[in-house]
Amino acid sequence: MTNDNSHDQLTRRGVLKGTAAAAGTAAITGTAGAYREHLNEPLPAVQNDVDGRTFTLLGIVSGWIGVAPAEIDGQSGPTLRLLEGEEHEVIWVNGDGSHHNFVLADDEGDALEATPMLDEQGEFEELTFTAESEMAEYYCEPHPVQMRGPIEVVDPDEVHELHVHVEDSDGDPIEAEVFLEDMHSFSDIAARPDPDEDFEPARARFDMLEDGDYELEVWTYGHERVTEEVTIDGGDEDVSIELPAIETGDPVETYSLTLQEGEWVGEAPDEIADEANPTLEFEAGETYAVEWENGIGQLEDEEWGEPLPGHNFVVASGGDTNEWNTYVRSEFIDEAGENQTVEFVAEEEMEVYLDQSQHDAVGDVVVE
Ligand SMILES: [Cu+2]
Repeated sequence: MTNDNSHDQLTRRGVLKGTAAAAGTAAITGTAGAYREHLNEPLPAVQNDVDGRTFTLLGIVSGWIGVAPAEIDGQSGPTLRLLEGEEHEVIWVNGDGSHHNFVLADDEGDALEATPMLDEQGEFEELTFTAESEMAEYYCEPHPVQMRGPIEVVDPDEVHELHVHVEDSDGDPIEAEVFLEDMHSFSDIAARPDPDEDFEPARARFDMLEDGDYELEVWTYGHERVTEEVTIDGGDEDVSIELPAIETGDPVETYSLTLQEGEWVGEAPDEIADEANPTLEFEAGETYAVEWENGIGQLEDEEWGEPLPGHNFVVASGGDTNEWNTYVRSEFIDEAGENQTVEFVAEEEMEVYLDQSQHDAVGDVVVE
């Protein structure tokens, strides 16, 4: 990362996709989970209530946002892949109190199924239907340009599902990013409306259209990266991955920063004092601490006019969206003057640090 422009590219593409696993805590502008901040009630998301699939979508004027299953979490106008002849369910929530409905249409845009209109924020509708080959897209009648997405209908015999369950060493499901060759999904427990209810454990799901051996890579902040080969051979596969936690040592250095609007400001040590977005230098394998103060409180989302969920400290790599990784991702803090200390082990792949709610508050990381 050598210039501000590439930072911008990286963080927009990267944060948008790569932090979707941090559901419930991200900025609405693209990051998954943020929509939950705008809802007073739990999302009525359930998965696989029907033979086919259950999709949950959030409807806002600027577009449909995928909620569940995990592979559409946070995506704008996600492709809904349906299994021909099977019963499916779409649950959609009115996210902004505007006038919306959900319409399934053929490739001429003619409605095949539609729900009633909803006007109240937080209200939801369910549509149960049998997937037919003529289904080609979905949209909202009052907002057909922005609120529109494609439908792909596949032969159920030709698609095998790979389910990846991710657990910590205690056997508890955890949020992780799950990479399968060039596909990317999340074992997103936060996509659950209520984790206490008796739903299936969280899992990432992939549609496998061809048999073969695939490299699976699973990881999340604070845990070891685990790779495993998965073979798809004419049927569905279930895989469980245990991600051991990385133990941090005593920090060899503590960096102090204050987060301001659009920038991090260095406080300590002296060589970064008063510097905007100072470069942080680490040695691979050593533990570092970053203590930072939220200098601005919560910002307001321009589109929604509502408070964003505060700010956090993220360390990330570069690369293409699907290869983009988050190495550190702290909890969000909302209040001006609030402090947070984040400890982590430096890794060679770390390239930038940033605030997930401000795509311009980005600095370089140099790891030796
Ligand atoms: Cu609409």
